[in-house]
Amino acid sequence: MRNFLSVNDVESVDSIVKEALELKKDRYRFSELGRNKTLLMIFFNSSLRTRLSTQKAAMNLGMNVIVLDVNAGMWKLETERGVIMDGDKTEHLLEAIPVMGCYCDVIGVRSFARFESKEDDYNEKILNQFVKYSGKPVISMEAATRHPLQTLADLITIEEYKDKPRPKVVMSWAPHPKALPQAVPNSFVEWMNRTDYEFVITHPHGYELSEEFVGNVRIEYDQDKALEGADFVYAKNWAAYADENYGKVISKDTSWTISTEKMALTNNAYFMHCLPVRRNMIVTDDVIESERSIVIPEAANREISAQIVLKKIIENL
Ligand code: AN0
Ligand code: CP
Repeated sequence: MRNFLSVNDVESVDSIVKEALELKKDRYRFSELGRNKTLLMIFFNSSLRTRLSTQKAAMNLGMNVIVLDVNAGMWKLETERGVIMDGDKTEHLLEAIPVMGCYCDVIGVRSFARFESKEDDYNEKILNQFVKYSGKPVISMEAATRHPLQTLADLITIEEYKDKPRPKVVMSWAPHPKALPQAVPNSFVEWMNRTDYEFVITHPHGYELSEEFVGNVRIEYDQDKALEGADFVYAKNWAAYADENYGKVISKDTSWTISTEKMALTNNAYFMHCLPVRRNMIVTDDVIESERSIVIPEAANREISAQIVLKKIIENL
């Protein structure tokens, strides 16, 4: 594997999930593989899980790790080419990226959608510059349009918990006070389209995701109907994608919050969320604390998804 930016960097979703489950049985088996190899993790945005799990995964493989928060202790970066840099930005991304590439063997990048330009976000303007100018393999640690390490962990988790070959998985929009990217839902949909699970998306009108990701997936605007018979409920908020409302919160309808009553419509479904989650907006205390909530094992699998990806990248160096 050269880069890990989307599902397209994976030869077979089924195989990588199986390999990940195998790795989980003995995560220290390849502790020599990453010797003298350095992972540099660049954060343009905050993180708890990605930061810790990816570093842990790299350490399991014997790698060295450097973490850099772009917003803490680093020169202010200009990202637009052609700008006369007479303001507060000291360094250009076009120098910073190749410099970063000098000090590592693999680069992880977290760079969310900025919601300033739909075109820039959906062209992955920041992430693609790392691919182009760092000279090193790049791992997306959630970029503007996708969060593949999260989705791989989600699939590992579903494989561990499912009790039938073809579970019904429902991805439901849920309310949130702030505008959140579409990266997590886009990725989830993109990977689900490569499985043979029964998959349904439910969201209010106006929250349609990009057709590029959704393809032929069933969209059900009636959340109650979508939840009927679900084996897994995957909750997530995202801001509107449509041109006229791009990056906007157009509903905070709390009748979409995943509650005990909503879960009662399902086939005793497991509750999933990538975290961080706003309680009593996305999901009630009762549901997230219930026996069917698997958000913590889901987060734990982030270590495994990052490790299988790093392993494949190191093996290809
Ligand atoms: C981010 C998002 O929704 O994309 C990160 C999730 C992993 N969430 C927030 O910013 C709250
Ligand atoms: N799920 C996830 O990526 O969490 P963080 O934003 O805390 O890394």
